Amino acid sequence: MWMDMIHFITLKDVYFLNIYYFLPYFTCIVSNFSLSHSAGLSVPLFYVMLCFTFLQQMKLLLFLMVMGTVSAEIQDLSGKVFTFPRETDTAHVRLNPIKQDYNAVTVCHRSFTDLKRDHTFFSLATPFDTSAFLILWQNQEIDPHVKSERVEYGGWDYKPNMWHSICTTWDSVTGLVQIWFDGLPSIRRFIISGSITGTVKAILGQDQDTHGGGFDIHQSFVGMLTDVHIWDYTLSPCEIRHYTEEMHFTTGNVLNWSALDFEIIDNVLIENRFQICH
Ligand SMILES: [Ca+2]
Repeated sequence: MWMDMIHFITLKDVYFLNIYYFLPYFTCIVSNFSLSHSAGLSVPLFYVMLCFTFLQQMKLLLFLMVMGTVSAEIQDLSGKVFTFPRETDTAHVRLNPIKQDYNAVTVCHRSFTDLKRDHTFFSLATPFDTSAFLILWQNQEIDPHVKSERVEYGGWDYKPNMWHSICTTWDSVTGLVQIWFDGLPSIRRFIISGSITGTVKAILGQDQDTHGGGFDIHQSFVGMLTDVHIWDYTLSPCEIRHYTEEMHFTTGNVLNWSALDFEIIDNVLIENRFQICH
């Protein structure tokens, strides 16, 4: 966790700290030097040391503020779920993937619901394409969308009140999409080729009809979602099996449930996945 936090202290933050440190430092020295000079004092060194000590404290405070901000955004959600307790057109989780352009995508998640109607698991939109990568249950099928193209996969044993693992893979060169439902593969079908480009907004629990919004209550998710990972490559069948069976697997390199960068908007709760009876 500590290493993750340090990792997210970027060059920009270092630059920010130094600018905000040196500018007041020199202002403090110059103003005190002028004051001491006009007062006929010959010991400006005292003021220089005062400025230095004071601003060292300021620098430490700023550094802790940056660290505090970062640690609030990144959480290890191992053993936790997002609970979507109500049908709304507002409640969702905004994910912050670490990259923008994709030549391939794999998204895996586990869900638990009793909804019979359409519902959205994952929605990734760019300013040009609100269905850049979308996974939803629609008309009793699992429908992956890539760059507004859609493939319908039916015939699954999608029982209510059970956990189900769904992984979706897509490659921009072949244009092939495939889903894995509870470890069972669909056929591989052509959907669309060419990369996903532009600023992405990734959301759990709602379908974006605009970039970051435009939600439809009748496509909202109600229930629990967990173990969301995103990779910028297609996972092998073995890796998907390891994910599905909750064995050791390589966590998402774009978005990782055990170090998740996210924000909750409206009524979504973080709860323990396993309710233990004592
Ligand atoms: Ca919609």
